[in-house]
Amino acid sequence: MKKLSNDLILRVLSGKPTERTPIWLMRQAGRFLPQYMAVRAKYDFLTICRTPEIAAEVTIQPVDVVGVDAAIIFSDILVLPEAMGMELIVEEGGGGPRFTNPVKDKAAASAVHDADCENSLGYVANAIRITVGRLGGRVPLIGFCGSPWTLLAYMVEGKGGDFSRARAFLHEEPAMAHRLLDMITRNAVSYLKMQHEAGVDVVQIFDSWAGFLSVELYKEFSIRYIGQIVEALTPDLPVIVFAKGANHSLEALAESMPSAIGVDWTIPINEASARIGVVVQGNLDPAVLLARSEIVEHEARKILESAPRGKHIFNLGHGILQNTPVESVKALVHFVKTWKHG
Ligand code: 1CP
Repeated sequence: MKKLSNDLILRVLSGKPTERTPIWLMRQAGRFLPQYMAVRAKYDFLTICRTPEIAAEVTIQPVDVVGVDAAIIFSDILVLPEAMGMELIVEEGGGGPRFTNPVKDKAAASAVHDADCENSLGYVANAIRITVGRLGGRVPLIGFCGSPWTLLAYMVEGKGGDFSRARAFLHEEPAMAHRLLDMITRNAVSYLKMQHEAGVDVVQIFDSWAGFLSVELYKEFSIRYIGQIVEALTPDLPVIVFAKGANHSLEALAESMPSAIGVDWTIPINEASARIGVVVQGNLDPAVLLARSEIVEHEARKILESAPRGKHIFNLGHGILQNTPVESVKALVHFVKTWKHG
């Protein structure tokens, strides 16, 4: 076990007492930070992901600049499907990431294969090792992957959007969908285990597009597979499940026994906590960080006051927006770190 000088997040996840609420922010390493933009001016996004030294550098930036209580390894959820045979490109100029060969028929589905994680995703493990060394135990390091449903949604659709093609696919080709979800699940487990061996202390599963599914489909095509990942990893490795738009299914999600559930901003944090009992993470609306500082404090205070004591990790309800002022993020982190229960 490595020695951490700040293990607040790990203590919350294992039910141990803490002196204050810890905070980290989804997408904390990224385009709102001028230090990231300076690196990004020299290298394209995938080059940063695939070059361990550079990935480590941008992973640590938010720890140094804004003082969060954890680092999250710089990568992307789409690198796992890439390692499973999907060709990933990221268009410069705002086009975003895209698969050139979406899974739209049987032939495309059968081209998807198991990933050889050590070989094709070894750069992530290397970035983790370098990051752990450079962090020197200052804060824990979070690993991650996309949920099987969220990854399948990109694999079928090819890119972000309303995922209507992916949703139709679940209805039209349920057997093929289950076969692919099964495969993604198995690969996600290997990938997260590799991240654990390389040195991450906790992992988060991003189910960013939970909210596109009905209660019924969500249970069948997402929760079931998230549960398998959680079961394979815990208790050795704590697992946080962030499910955006899944407030209709929190109880069902909690049955998959994650160490914590991350919720979006549309539900009061105390209500989420009362419904599920497990540690909750969240849930400031990222847009609040664009508002005046008194508003940021007011909204953060509401969350801190109502969240269950010792069973809450402060975060946003989704990723930081690109146009967020760094000063606003610094002020939020300072506010949360110095806030005391009355
Ligand atoms: O141009 C750039 O610099 C690329 C922007 C960018 C960044 C900084 C992308 C493309 N990905 C990332 C990093 C990233 N992605 C991290 C790094 C660590 C951190 O959080 O600090 C993480 C955890 C992700 C995870 C990720 N990628 C998610 C889940 C989280 C979420 O926001 O819901 C998703 C959905 C993606 C896909 C993705 N990657 C990038 C973009 C623009 C998108 C969204 C594509 C779309 O739906 O249109």
